[in-house]
Amino acid sequence: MHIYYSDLAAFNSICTVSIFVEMDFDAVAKYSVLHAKPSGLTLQYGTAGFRTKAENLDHVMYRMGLLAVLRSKQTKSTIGVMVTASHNPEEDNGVKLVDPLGEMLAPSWEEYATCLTNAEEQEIQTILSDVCQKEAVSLHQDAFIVIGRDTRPSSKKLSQAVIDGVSVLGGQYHDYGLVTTPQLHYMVCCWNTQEHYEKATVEAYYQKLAKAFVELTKQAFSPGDSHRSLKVDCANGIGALKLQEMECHLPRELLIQMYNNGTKGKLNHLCGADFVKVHQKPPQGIEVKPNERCCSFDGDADRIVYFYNDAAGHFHLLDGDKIATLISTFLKELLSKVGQTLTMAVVQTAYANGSSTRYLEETMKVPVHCVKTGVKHLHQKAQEFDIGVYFEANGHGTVLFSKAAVEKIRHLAKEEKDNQKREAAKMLENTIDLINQTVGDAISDLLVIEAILALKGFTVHHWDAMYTDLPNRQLKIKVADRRVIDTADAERRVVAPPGLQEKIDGLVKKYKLSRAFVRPSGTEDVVRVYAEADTQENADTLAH
Ligand code: G16
Repeated sequence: MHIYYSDLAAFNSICTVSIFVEMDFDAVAKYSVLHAKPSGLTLQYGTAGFRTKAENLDHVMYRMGLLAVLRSKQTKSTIGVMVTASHNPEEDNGVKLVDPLGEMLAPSWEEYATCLTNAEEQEIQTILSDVCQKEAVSLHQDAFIVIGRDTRPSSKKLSQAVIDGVSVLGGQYHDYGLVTTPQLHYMVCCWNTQEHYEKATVEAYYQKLAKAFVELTKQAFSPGDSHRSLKVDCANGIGALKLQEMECHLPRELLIQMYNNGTKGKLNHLCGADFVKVHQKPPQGIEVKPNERCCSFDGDADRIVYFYNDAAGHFHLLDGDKIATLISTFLKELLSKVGQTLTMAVVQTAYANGSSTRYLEETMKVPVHCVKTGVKHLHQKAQEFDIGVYFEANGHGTVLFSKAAVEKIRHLAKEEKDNQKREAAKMLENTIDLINQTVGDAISDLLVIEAILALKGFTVHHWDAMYTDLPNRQLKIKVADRRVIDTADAERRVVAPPGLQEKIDGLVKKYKLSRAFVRPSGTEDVVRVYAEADTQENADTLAH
């Protein structure tokens, strides 16, 4: 693994040796001017970092480079910086910081990020000093930052601005270049937990996942079996590049056909997981034959949704709720074979279809928890259980296994005398290794889903038939200032502006099996509306 120093790092070492013991504010100021903030611009570290038009982000990137160095010094760990705007249109971009175990940035540091981003140039020094003081950051401590970016045309230049910020504070860095967001999260975790995770290379990531997939599906594929084919819409994003690299490590029984690989179309435009979920129709650029299993990634490959057209040509979506149900059913069956009583729960958000929650609680007898939108909230809740399955309906999710659960399962997989129990424990062990526990990962989730379907002998139709979604509709509304809306109860109720919730309640009462809520987006300048009801027509009317 090479560690690169930019020109700025060289500049620092020539200009001053004091940078390692105190901040070189002259250098910070000099480079702040080169990464100037557009006047009057105010941004907030939202659901998944900063997101806005790429042309307004240069100063944010530079400043996040600075902040990443302080966070690295404070945690004495490697910190990640990912340049991406995930599902947003190509003109947007964004940035988020990744904490030591590959998780999202701690909330108190989100506030520093917002404050630093909105500061005028002459205030930067004070803010950096304040952060150091409040968080007891030792400037003697080394800092190491790993950086990744998606395929947006603006991403390369913006990641250079991050590097400038890192270097001006004397931080060292490794630039992974083009990676999926979950790959960068995984790399951060590898750097910080070297004895538990694999080597911090993308190649080691492929090898780990492929090995677990081959082991897990051993019993499902027999020589001479026909291929299990899957069409993948890559949203014209980084997923195409990385899935192609992954593919050479996978068994030939899984035949992956990629569409929207970025050679023709625009990123996330009329394709990708968000488009398919919101519009409830197949993406452009892919021919869907009846009953063919298809899936869509989003622009940075941290989300996945499945879909198919039935024989009558009707579109069926298998979203994050269906994925959570499939995975938790599989895990519960294995746990009962192993004879272990580990706690398991599913974490959802207000967007979860009412049918999925009912099915999980009433049929599967799995406890379900509802939290605010944003994987950071789901991740945190899922950590409370031995096994926490979390998925947003939009297809963003993963499974977390507690340290104790992993130890128990690995022990049983090795030592258990009963053959059946040992085999079930081995399957659980391979599932653990196949899952990227740091964050939702479209490639890892795809392999988990394909393995489960193959092992259960399920077609996409069998999977879909586990329960029937209530008809629903999502809308995006542009308003003058989305921040006037404030919510409570995991975003299921509006508390401001006054009177809005009463109006929603009044409308909801008019329809059967209905539910609706509104919330301001944390990634786009819109208000999101969600409605479900007994018929599609009613869900649509209620949403509108
Ligand atoms: C991000 C977050 C998700 C969230 C989504 C939409 O997804 O990681 O947790 O559900 O934004 O958030 P909002 O409704 O607040 O705009 P991604 O895939 O764009 O990173």
